[in-house]
Amino acid sequence: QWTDFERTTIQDIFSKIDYESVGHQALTRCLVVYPWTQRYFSKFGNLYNAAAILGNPKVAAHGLTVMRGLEKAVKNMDNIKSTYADLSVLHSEQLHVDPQNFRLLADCITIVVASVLGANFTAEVQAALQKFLAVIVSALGKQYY
Ligand code: ZNH
Repeated sequence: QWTDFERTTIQDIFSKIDYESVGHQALTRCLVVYPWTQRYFSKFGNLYNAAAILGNPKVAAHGLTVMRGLEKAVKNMDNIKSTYADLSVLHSEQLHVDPQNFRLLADCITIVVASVLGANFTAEVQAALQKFLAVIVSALGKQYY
């Protein structure tokens, strides 16, 4: 299902970006721009405003966790659904995250990656990343009925 270009591009992106920074920025954006996503992170403490979210070390740590989750998919590009089976069950049955939110975070990740890659974020690269993240979103939503 992946072309050589898509495969190489995804591996290349994830080898270049700083997980900590991209994860932190993307999750921060998601929590600021789509404030209803904050409800899942009540145990993270103060998410009172954008500055509080940005300065919250638990948000930073969780951004990194999400990026490490994505790295698993990069390493298993041909079996993303099975790789994410447990993660999908966790998000649906325990965390009760509305799966619509996966798309929102994926879009925030795209925006941050675009800003990091700059001129290297061509239309073809955008399309490859978009496709990869769409597969992630679908795999995470797989265990929802
Ligand atoms: Zn999530 C968790 C991934 C999205 C919410 N996550 C998690 C983890 C991971 C992830 C890896 C860890 C797990 C364990 O521990 O085992 N996510 C992910 C991804 C994505 C996501 C990859 C996409 C892209 N999430 C999401 C969203 C939300 C969430 C959108 C909401 C809104 N998660 C969550 C929570 C949790 C998680 C709440 C838990 C946290 C803690 O507890 O700390």
